[in-house]
Amino acid sequence: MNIDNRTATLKSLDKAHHLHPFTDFKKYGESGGRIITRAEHVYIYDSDGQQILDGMSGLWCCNLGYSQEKLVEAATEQLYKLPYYNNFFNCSNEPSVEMAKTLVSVTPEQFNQVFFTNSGSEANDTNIKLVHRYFDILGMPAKKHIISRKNAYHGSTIAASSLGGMNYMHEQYRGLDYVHHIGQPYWYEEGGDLSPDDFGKKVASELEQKILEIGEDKVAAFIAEPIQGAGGVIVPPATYWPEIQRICDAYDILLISDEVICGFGRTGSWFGCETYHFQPDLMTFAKGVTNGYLPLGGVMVSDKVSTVLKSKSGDFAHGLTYSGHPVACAVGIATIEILKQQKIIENLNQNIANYFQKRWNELADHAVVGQARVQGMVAALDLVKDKSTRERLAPDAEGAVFCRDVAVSNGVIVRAVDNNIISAPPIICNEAEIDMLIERLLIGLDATAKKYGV
Ligand code: PXG
Repeated sequence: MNIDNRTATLKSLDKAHHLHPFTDFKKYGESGGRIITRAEHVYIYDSDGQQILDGMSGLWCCNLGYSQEKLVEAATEQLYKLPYYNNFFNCSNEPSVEMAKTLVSVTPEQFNQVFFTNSGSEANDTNIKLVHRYFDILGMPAKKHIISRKNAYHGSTIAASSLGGMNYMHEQYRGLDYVHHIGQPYWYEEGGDLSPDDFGKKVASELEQKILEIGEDKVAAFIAEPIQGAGGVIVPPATYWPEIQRICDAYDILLISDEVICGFGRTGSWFGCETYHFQPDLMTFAKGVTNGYLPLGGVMVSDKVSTVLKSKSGDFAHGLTYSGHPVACAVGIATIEILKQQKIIENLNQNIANYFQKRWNELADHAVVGQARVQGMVAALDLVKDKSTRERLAPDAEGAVFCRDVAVSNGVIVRAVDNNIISAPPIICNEAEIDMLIERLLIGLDATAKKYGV
């Protein structure tokens, strides 16, 4: 079968049999999609042979790109040695123990324990059970409520999407009634005439108001991403996190940092909580922990929480068949080894992140860009028709979708989220690749300006 026929067959089978995540089934069943056939370094290739620079690191996970031989070797060796065994019933295995130790060595000092899952969603479900058990053991069983934020993304299981703050997700299922949402620190969209610093304090104070409204004795935890990723790369004002930390401490509320996107270098430090100088009690990770090569996630548990959890006998009634899967853990160890040995994160800010920030910030001069936001290797552009009034290009965020489509057809993957164009390129990009990302994105921005007469 020649390549054209093979592609046509795959596309038609895909439409016929495959229900895709976060996809309009009806539309996809009619139009179909693009078949990605291979990847190399920071490029993906589709079945038409188009090379595309991956400005999203897969789905925010292939931070080291697609050609990490050491990860393939680690998985292969482990598949021969012990492809699977579980961590239930008093058993353990070498890669999960080594991975636990490795994670402890790179996470903030309060973290000395890990609970493994396969994904970020499962890890956030785990967080809820950990938090509930923690306060039960402490004799505060009423502390069950969890506060999150509008427009947050914490995964798509029922519990994780309840924690999330995306309205359109909530419309399709019945969420947990003990989860509440406060505002997000999105200054450009919602800050009005306030300075970023005043706005940061104002939205953080919503946490205090919500705690007082629900009752201090009923609120167990606050969960947030250091930078909201899927919500449009919402970079908080400098005043935001210190105020959140103060409130959590004042009311005995556990602070959960969801580092599924921000972890492992994305924001310029190992973890987003280090970039913003706050001390979480629990920390969710996934994605970049294995460079996206195999599914692995989990929760880092602080000494404060684990001491309580270990103080009482009786099973923690929670676990997954693949919690601490030996092959995923072997790949996780190898991923962290590459990050450590090559000092990729330690050097990021002086090197490629510095260049990426400089090039990205230049885009602020473009006629359709209202605000350019960038931190480490994650960035957004807020698109507007009028910079002075922040008026958007068109209803329903159609302008960003148009811009993304032009950029993608010109060879760079970026994402459209509401009125934003976002990017999170591999942290191992070189300057020429960042230049290519910017050039290709500029084609999209120019076409957008032309289409909307800006
Ligand atoms: N927390 C955060 C902060 C995430 O970004 C999850 C939890 C859930 O992880 P799993 O492994 O269960 O998917 C995520 C996942 C998007 C997009 O459109 C983002 C994610 C997943 C799917 C789509 O940007 N992030």
